[in-house]
This record gives sequence, C-alpha cells and structure tokens, in this order.
Amino acid sequence: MKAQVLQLNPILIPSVNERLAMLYDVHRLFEIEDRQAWLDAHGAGIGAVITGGHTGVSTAMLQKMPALKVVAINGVGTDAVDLAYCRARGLPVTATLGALTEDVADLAIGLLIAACRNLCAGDRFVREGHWPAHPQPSAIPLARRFSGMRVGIVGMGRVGRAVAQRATAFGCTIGYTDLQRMDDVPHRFVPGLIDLAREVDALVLCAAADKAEGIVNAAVLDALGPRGFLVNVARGRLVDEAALSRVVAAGGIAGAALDVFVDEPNVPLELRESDRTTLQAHRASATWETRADMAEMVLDSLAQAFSGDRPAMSLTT
Ligand code: 8YV
Repeated sequence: MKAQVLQLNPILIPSVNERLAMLYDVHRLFEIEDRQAWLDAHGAGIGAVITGGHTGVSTAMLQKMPALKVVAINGVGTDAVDLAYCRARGLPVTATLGALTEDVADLAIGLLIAACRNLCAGDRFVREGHWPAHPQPSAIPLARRFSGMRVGIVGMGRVGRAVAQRATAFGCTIGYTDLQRMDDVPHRFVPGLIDLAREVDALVLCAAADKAEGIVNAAVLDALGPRGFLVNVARGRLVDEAALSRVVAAGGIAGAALDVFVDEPNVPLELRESDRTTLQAHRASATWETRADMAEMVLDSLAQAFSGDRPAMSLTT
C-alpha cells in the first residue's frame, strides 16, 4: 500500500505532481470542500503533510494526524508551523532552505528599481495610450536613481545577504540590522531599526516574522521619510500595515514595493489605490526553476521520512 500524503497547497510543476502521484496516495486538501470532516475521517492515516511557507499548518490539524512522519514545508518560512509542538512530538519539519534565496533577492531588487523608476506608472502610461497626447518629456514625473542608493537591510540571513550582494553591484552602500551583528558580513551593523531607517534611502525587509512582528511601525516609517522607499519580500506581518497605509496615502514615504501582506490575499485599499505602491501577489519564489528545486527538496524529505531516516532538511529533529 502506498503511503498517504496530504497536500495543502497546489504544486505548479506537473512532473513533480506526476511523481508524487506515482509514489504516494496524494490527497489534495485544497480541492476538498468539507476539510474538517475529511480530516476527521482520514487524518489518522496520513503519513506526510506538504504545505507552503506562509500558509503552514495549524497545530489542531497536526493533532488529527497521529501517524505523521514529516511536515514538508514547500518554502523557507517556518513561522506558520508550531515548531516547538513538532519538536516535542519528535516530528520532523523540513523547509527548502537555500532553494529560493536568489529569486527572492532578485525580486527585492526588481521591486526597488520598479519603485524608484516608476516602472509600473510608465508601463500604464504607454499601455493606456497616453503617450501621443502627452509627448512632452515632463508628462511623467522624473524618477529616482537606484544606483548608489543607501540601502538598509532588515534581516541579514540568506536572502538579506543576497540582496546586499546585488545592491553592492549597483554601487549601493549597505547598512543592516538584525538581532545581532554578524561577524562574517562586511556591511555596517546598525542595532536600531529607527536609526537604520533614518540613514538610508531604502529599507528592504528580509527578516523572519516570528520574532519581528510589527517592527516597521509608524516611527520607523517616519524615520524613513518622504524620500525613502520600503521593500518587503519577507512577511506582511513585519509591517504595521495600517500605519503604512496611512503614511503612503499622506506621502510620508516615497514608495512601498510589496510582495507580502498581513492578510493575503487581501490588500488594503489605500495600498492598492496609491501611485506610491508597487504590488505583487507573493510571487518572490515563483519561477519554474526555483519551484522545481523546492519541489525536489520536498520529494527528498518525504522519501527520507518514509524510509525511516531523519530528513536532511529537518529543523525539529
Ligand atoms: C512561497 C514563502 O510563496 O518560502 C516561503 O516562506 O513564503 C514563499 O516563498 C511559499 O512557501 C510557496 O509555497
């Protein structure tokens, strides 16, 4: 009999879905209408859960699956799984560490350039046919130069370092904040987020959310000021979104480029209506290459767990 796998989110790589279906009895919870009833009836037989980084899995759900051998996060964020609970239960939780670093850093830089250079407004101007009616160069306001900016990175982990590397290639100077100074990072450590915000042109959020909820608050945005940009490719919860909405609407910062939000897929109206925002639908790791690499790591974790080995990417066992 095949082992039973519960998949909580779609995987977009067809060859991986084929292999999953070949190897396991896969239940796609996202296609099931009455999920509670399904879990009550079938949870006891499930041996592995596959979930997303930001969607995770609730402890209540895990409690309905006593035979679980692994929770495989198809992502890098572990903030939506109770790791302490899993550790106490001896349940491996794996993540696709390292697989999406380059993509997320690429998008951070892409978003920052898009925000500085008003790329989305420029695209709309041409697409909507305004150019012939306004041929003067002044029809689109001048943008801001990205090269050479002072960039502040919040969270100097894998993604933060990859953003720093890219920004350095653009001649930017880098400052960073984190829970502590990193000895192997050549950039300037600024312990306080408000101080960092005050001295940079752009703040790029790359931190894990578990210890940093709401850290980008009204005071930080005020310190960033009307010439500052905010980029978030980490978690929406790092930001006080109500404060950000107010600050953006009042022109208190130059721009916000956001891939993540507090209550996805719901994005506050003020952020959607503002010319100062550049928005994406949590897509930083969504390339064929990265999603294929991530899915391979998930397949490896399942294979290791079902063969009785400790999954190499386990964070809890
Ligand atoms: C993904 C993420 O969107 O890795 C994470 O923590 O938030 C994202 O890269 C998600 O995990 C895809 O399943």
